[in-house]
Amino acid sequence: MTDFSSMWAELAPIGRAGDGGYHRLAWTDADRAARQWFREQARRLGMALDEDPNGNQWAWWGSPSPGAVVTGSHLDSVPGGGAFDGPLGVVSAFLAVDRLRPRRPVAVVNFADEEGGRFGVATLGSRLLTGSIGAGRAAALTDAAGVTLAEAWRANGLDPGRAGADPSRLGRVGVFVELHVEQGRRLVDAGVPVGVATAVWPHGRWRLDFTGRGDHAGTTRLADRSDPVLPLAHTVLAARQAAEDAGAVATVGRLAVRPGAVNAIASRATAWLDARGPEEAAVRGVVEAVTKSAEAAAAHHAVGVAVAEESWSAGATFGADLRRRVATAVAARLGSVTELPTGAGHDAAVLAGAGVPAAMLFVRNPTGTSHDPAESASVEDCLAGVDALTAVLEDLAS
Ligand code: HGY
Ligand code: MN
Ligand code: MN
Repeated sequence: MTDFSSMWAELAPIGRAGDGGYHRLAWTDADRAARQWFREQARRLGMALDEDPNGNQWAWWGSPSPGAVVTGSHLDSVPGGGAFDGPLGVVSAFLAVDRLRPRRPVAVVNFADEEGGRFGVATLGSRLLTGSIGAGRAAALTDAAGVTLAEAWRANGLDPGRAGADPSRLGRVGVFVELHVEQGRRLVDAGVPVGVATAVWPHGRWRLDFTGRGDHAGTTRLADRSDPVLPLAHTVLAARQAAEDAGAVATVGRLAVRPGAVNAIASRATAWLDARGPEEAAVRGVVEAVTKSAEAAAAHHAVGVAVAEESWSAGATFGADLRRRVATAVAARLGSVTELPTGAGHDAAVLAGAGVPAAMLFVRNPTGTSHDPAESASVEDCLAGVDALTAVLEDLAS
């Protein structure tokens, strides 16, 4: 039987930079290496590999059939991400199946491009599978260098013409259980190693393009400037205030300024807004307030502004019956369990949104930090997570 530490030790170096941050952006060399690792695990465990036209990888124990139990997560990362976000769910899934060797078919899935770190739309593999994003829109997405997703797919042997909703594969998913490192401190504060998700918050991403007039930093009078960085700066602060007012969260973690010369006034400045909250209305309210601030500030500085929604995730409330069944199985195995919502997006929420019974397990993260190299989980808690997932799969696949 494969043990956690050796499987983890094989995956851990893939895409890790010197500072410990992970750079497994979709369809890059690091992602390709992680996908090759997935194939090797499937082969090692005698599982049949199926790679679908949307780039999702499925390892089947038993023959693919409708209504099967499916578990897994993703292997791609945000730029500079942590080690556990995604991979912990995939490794735990392989180990749980290896322990169980169930009589009924069970699949382990690696959903492609969950983070949207390169092409900007989150949970792309599961959205394409469920049809919640059209293949045409996805294929036309571009990365910072202007490479389209269609080009990246082709470079990885995928035919963009075959991407899109896949009802027959989706029909194989009778129930989906995703294990994930917690991205927060609730389990630490509760003093338990494993939790069960109640809900994923609605969240989205918006692009704000401010267009001004490039000019010389030294010879242009202040009164003559149309500097797009000024309304951008105002808008970043307005986003924070709007989130506080709405009981939501808003983040601007990515900026782009053109031409980006120290001694030139920018001609264009772009900010990407990530806004989330317990209710969709709160999130929409934040975006409305931010848009108003951006438009007013842009007008004040004689700058143009365009606000575009790039990605919207409706979030999900996980079904109470399945949640209770999962929590019972976990408590029976570990002696304790707690339930918690999350502000992080997950493929499980996309499947739940498509009507597939779905559940999530979280593993305690002592730092509570994620999307950063400081993300962590002890081996002991990871093993508790594998135990919990094994118990849940045993119950569901029995
Ligand atoms: O952005 C998220 O919440 C997830 O990590 N994709
Ligand atoms: Mn993530
Ligand atoms: Mn994740």
